[in-house]
Amino acid sequence: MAPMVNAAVTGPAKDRPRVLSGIQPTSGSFHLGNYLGAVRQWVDLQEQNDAFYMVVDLHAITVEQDPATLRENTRISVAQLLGAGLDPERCTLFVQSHVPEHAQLGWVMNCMTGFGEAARMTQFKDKSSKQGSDRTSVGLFTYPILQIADILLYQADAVPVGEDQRQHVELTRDLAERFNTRYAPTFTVPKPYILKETAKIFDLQDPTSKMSKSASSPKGLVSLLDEPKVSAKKFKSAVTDTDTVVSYDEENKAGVSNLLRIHSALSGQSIEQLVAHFEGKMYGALKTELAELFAEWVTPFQERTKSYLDDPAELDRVLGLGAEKAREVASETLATVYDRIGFLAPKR
Ligand code: ATP
Ligand code: LTN
Repeated sequence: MAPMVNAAVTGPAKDRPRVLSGIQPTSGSFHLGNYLGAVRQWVDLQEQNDAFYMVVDLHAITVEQDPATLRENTRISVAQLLGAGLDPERCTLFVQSHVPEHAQLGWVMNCMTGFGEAARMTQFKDKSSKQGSDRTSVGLFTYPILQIADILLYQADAVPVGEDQRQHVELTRDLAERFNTRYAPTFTVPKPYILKETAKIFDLQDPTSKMSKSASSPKGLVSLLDEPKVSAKKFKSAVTDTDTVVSYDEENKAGVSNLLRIHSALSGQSIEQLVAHFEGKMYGALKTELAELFAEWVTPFQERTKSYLDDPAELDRVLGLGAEKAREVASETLATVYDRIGFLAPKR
């Protein structure tokens, strides 16, 4: 019989498609790119899918971290995910280090990935070239391989992320197929879930670079937990061009096009509608309207986030339950993997 490469044979039967994603607790606040590129899709997808979402603290230590800050940022990240609309009744929300199977499957995947294959990952090349080789950890190099384990443990069908993560999901597909072919059908081969319109939100000061937590300057970074006044200032001083006409042209008007895309994502109006709406008006009108639109969304988001942060016992309860649900699936996948590889089962 031909091998069923795309069929998963581990874990309880899935009654709905499964989605999985993760976000790093590497900052005291998510930014607008994280929200529009990823988290907003997480919220939508929890309705129709069996959704697993996690704060990836194991990934966060691939760069130097202060322990107290990491702990604090992990809580803030969870609170923001809840504030953005994740509902623990509808999805499984957990912290990666609470599920030891991630590190365990990560090792197996390390042993199945070619060195050259890992060396082709562009995110590693970007980050390591910024840091210099002495400050770059081996963990940063193998970071995508831990991500592969994150995804495969849950037999995820789809992975909602921004464009910068596409290459990692493609590598995950290769590794799932490799394992399935070498041993037996074991893993679902996942697809990236990337919405074109918001796949890459750009820095407001440098509209050719992606908005990033680790940007060299915070001036072009819209942090969700900043005072809306602070973000309004950033929108108003966004880099545009010397022209004045509001039109969409990614190549020649990268700054204005980025603002239009953000507006469209927040307001639900199409780019064409917005270009018509701003006809005869200057860039200032677009920037002012965008600042107002953002404040309208972010103010209740901040209130909800704060209410979760003010109730640490509830946060712990949600995470305890999440880890338990996640481990049920993860432990079953790992047990099958260990068996397929040929590890001797321990006698209990
Ligand atoms: P860093 O840039 O420091 O690596 P980050 O800001 O990319 O961090 P992550 O935790 O790595 O944050 O990313 C969380 C999610 O947000 C990922 O799915 C990623 O693709 C998405 N994302 C991050 N930045 C953007 C952006 N500028 N536009 C769209 N999506 C983004
Ligand atoms: N590498 C991702 C974070 C991440 C992730 C995952 C995303 C870790 N594990 C699993 C999707 C699925 C990033 O956003 N930088």
